[in-house]
Amino acid sequence: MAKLRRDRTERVDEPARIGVLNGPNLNLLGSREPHHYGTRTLAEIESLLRERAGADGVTLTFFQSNDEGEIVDWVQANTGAVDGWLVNAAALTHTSVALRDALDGSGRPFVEVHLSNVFAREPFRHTSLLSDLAIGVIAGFRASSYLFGLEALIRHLRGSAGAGAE
Ligand code: CA2
Repeated sequence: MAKLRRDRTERVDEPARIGVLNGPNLNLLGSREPHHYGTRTLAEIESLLRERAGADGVTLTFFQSNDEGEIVDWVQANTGAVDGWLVNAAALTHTSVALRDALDGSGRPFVEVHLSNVFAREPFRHTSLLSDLAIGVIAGFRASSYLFGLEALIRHLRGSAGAGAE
């Protein structure tokens, strides 16, 4: 029997649908700060993710905004159309109760990713308002953080991950 998609703990038997959320300033990737964020543009990261997802029959919906309200609106509008989220909330990671509430309210599992190793940077980046809700957090592997996060989320949704799958 097909399983419900609504509960954070439910597994998805059908092809998974994942929303990829990118927060403020990530549209500038590839142009500056390569020591933190690598050299790939967001479009290149999207391409890498689509290639990986397509190989596994997973559909991606990709979104970036510099506006907190738009991001919350996008989560609300897409909750019914996704099974889970891959989230790089950028600076909103450290500040946004609104995004935390939106992701929590969606009832969908999510993986938090960061290009840089936030724990090796300024203390204000060590705090995330999302991590305790996430099924896991990946940071520091530049564009590969997204790929590792996608892999982990797909495994979780298919019920074959490690700790995240129980
Ligand atoms: O490491 C990450 O992925 C971050 O989420 C990136 C955020 C930062 O606020 C988080 O602490 C960690 C910043 C994204 C800004 O991206 C830029 C890219 C190029 C040029 C300037 C900013």
